[in-house]
Amino acid sequence: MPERLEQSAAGRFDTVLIANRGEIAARIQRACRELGLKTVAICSEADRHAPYGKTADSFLCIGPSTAAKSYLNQDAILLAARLAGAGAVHPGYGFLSENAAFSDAVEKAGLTFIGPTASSIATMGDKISAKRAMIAAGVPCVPGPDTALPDDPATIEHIALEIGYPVIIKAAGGGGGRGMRVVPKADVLHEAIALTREEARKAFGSPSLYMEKFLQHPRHIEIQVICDDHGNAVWLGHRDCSMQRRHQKVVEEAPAPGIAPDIIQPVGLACVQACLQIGYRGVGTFEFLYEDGAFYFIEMNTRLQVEHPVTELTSGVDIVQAQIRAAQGHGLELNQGDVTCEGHSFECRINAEDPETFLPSAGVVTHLALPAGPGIRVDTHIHAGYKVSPYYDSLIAKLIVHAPTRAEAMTRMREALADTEVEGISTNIPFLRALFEDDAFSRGETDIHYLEQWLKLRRAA
Ligand code: MV4
Repeated sequence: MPERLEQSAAGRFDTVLIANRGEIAARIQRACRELGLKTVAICSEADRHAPYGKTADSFLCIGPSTAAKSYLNQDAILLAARLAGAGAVHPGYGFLSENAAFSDAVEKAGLTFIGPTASSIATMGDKISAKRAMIAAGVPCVPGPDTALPDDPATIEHIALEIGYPVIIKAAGGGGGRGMRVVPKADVLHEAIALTREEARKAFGSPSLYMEKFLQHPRHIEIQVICDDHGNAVWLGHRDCSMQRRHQKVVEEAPAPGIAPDIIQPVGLACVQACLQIGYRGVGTFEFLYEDGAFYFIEMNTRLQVEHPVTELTSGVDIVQAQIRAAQGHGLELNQGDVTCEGHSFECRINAEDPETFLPSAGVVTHLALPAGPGIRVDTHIHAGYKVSPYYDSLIAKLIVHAPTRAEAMTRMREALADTEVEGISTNIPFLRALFEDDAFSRGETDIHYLEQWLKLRRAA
């Protein structure tokens, strides 16, 4: 028993429960092993045959296939952690990764949550308090108040006029594209607010809204940070994630093309300043819209992100290892001066979905060929014979390349995609191959609307 208490002490652990599934469960398990940590894998009934279950030190089935009864079941996860003797919980992305109550429950159970404190998660989860924290730290934000919209119609109209139309109404509890509405002009303002408020009340349990200038053709640029518990924080460069469809990213790259170091530098330093001011711990991402040469903060993600590999390849930092080490209470092993950005990296998300309709495609992978060679990385949990379940996100693999220049990285990705074969289920590979032949994308001249416009044109043709 005294040994258990010793192990459970926050910041000191030798066994990590990975509270996730799929490629990221495999990725986190590898990082733990490399750090000499033991791992506990969990699964739902649908994931009993997951390959990372076989390579973990313990493997527990925690519930039925429905995520609500397994990967989102906090009590089941904490029970599994206790049974397997885990001293820490890694939430991965999605599921409970940005749930402040879960971070709190893990810590209250005497375990370490591999992520920020419940208070940091809650501050960033409320998009208004996040914006206020950013303004206080000197991070550039989208024009608009850092307070909730009042009820008085005249005051609301005044705020919109001051910002200038078009404006966008967003739910404080939203994020990632949920709970927002564009208002082109004054005559539909109140109607838009009423509709968004009702949606927000239902979806997020809070009617709180805020208003911003609506930027019409921005790019989505994000900045990766890593912080320790000793007052050190660094930014690891930037990514462009503009290639998205319905708020699902499809291709990401690092660095963002065409952004001069001297214009992004002050933004990166402001992000670091914000981390220090809020006492942030672990990894995080600052999301910006970039339009006409200026950056505007929109949201902070308090988790490890799907697209972290492109930053790993350009910075040379193992972000998952660094995140775990920070949670162990170690000081960062690098200073800002040690951080470099070398070459260019792309990531393609390979989804089990119909390439035309985008509907999820479940079933058995009957044949699988993955690319390999210099500058090629594949993060996946699938193999020939693997059964893709209809219950979860359709991401089955991430294809990541790295090369000295953007043009060479594009060529490398084209070749890697040509060498990738998945049979038995439908995937978006044909669509990714076509995208990497596109001229505007090749020139790095795309914004957040580009992919959906490209798809519309392709369907019409
Ligand atoms: C915006 C915007 C334009 N102006 N905010 C969508 C996801 C969420 N993170 C914020 N989003 C947006 N906020 C202002 N003031 C346009 C979007 C947006 C978007 C942003 C990033 C990536 C893809 C997007 C697709 C549609 C709209």
